[in-house]
Amino acid sequence: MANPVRVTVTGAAGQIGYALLFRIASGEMLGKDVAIELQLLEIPPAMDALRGVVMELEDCAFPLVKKVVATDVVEEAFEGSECALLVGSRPRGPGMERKDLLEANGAIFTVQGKALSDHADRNVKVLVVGNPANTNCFIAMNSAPNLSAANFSAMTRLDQNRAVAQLANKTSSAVEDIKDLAIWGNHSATMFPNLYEAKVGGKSATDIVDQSWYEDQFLPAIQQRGAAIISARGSSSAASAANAAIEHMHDWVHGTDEITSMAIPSEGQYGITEGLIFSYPVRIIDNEIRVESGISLNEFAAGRIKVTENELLEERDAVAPLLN
Ligand code: NAX
Repeated sequence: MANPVRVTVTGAAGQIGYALLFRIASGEMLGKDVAIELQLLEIPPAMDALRGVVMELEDCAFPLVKKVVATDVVEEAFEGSECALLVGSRPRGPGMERKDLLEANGAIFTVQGKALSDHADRNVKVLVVGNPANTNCFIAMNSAPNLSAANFSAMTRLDQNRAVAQLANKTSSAVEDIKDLAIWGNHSATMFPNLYEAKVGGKSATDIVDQSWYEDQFLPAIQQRGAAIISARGSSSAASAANAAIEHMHDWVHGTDEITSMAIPSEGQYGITEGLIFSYPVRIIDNEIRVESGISLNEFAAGRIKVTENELLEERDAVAPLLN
């Protein structure tokens, strides 16, 4: 067996962390034959809870887990890291002003970006899950001068999975019959799931469902799914978010020639402002994330994509002072 892969998870004592760590440890993310070392980061008030999670990991006696480090020291958590899942963040709470939210996350992701830059493996794959995910990723990337933009991504796979499930349901098909359904833009209520490219059993999705269902039911359902889960469950989605994070990393590491959604630093594809962390349809070929080219966007799609780009531009401008 090769050297263990160092995997960092931040916010490891949180609810997504609890749904994520045991699946990573059992080999579902990197492979059933890949040994790992887990480097778990928390903030001091959560260290007791994290110790409990580490005890449970130990009690699973996972053969692939060679070492577990639980720490509140950022540099230690990112030392030699090859896969970094940035889950811990400061989500918006009731009554919290936008400025406070951005400042709180600026403080977290500038520090983590710098620590990644100074301590992680040069080929580290960074996945930001903590919200606002795209802009937190933007902050980390811009705080990491020793890493390349290609090291960074944010998660829209959960949104894609939600869209696939809803379309399969509507068309009475199996989820595996839904292809090429990707999310464009921000992981927020402005995201755009593009049904015009999607296929259901090889047929164009928009030949099967009508435009009014798309606009009036499907789009709001996907965009508001996170809120619907909070109101039903009393807390935000955790197992499905962890599942999406595993799939995102799995595909990045192992490659996929199927279209999937990843928010990555834009190089200007489809006219999107360069440097924004923007979700595109991608394939991962030869260890490289490639944005699907040649997609024609009709007026409706282009309009929705502009809205989500504009939101990301506003977020970028709002965090700019934190990056100086
Ligand atoms: P929890 O509040 O259960 O856990 C977050 C954990 O992060 C806590 O244990 C906290 O102590 C820790 N933390 C906070 N600041 C930290 C820091 N500076 N360093 C290390 N750890 C830190 O939230 P959970 O439900 O696990 O959600 C985590 C994040 O994922 C939230 O920001 C949430 O909004 C976001 N989500 C993102 C999704 C996506 O699709 N991109 C979907 C699910 C989820 O809503």
